[in-house]
Amino acid sequence: MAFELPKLPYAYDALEPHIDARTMEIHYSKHHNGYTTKLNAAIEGTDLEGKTIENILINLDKDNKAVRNNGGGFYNHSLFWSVMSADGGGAPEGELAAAITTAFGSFEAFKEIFKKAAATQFGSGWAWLCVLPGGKLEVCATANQDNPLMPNIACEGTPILGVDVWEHAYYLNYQNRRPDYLEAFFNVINWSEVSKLYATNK
Ligand code: MN3
Repeated sequence: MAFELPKLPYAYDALEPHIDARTMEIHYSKHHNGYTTKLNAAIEGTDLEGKTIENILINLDKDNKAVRNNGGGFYNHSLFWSVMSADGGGAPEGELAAAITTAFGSFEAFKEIFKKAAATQFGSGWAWLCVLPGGKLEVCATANQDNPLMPNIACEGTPILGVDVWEHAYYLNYQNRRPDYLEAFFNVINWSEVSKLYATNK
């Protein structure tokens, strides 16, 4: 069974003014859709067909560029849409808040570390908040459509929050001002979803 583009959980304009409708429409209907189509083409007729995307990424042959780029793109964007919402922002609560304080000192300190990882990722890529077995958190960044689930990626754990820093994610509205986009991203983070992912994957 082929992978399907997941339904966007809100309207294109739901995240305005932080992320504009035109960026959302192109990002979802062109970019994410393209990764999905190309992933399906890359695995069709191979032994990867029918496996979960997590299984494919965890066991990835990194020389398989089509699966690496499009499988990463499929997974990364699916996570990205799910960790944003129109009534997002603020700060996490409960055990995720406690884990963030343990790992980074405070929520404000985490925010600065996360924004720095995303701002300093050279070229295209993603910044991540990942959970390791036992519940420990870490922040890291990866290039292109790489993902912490992939083997030997210098970024460990299961991603529970990710931000896309490809120019296609922000250029229409923010041009070269990636830090402004990252500040705005914090206004739409769906912390209740991130908390759920933390509880499921810790
Ligand atoms: Mn993207």
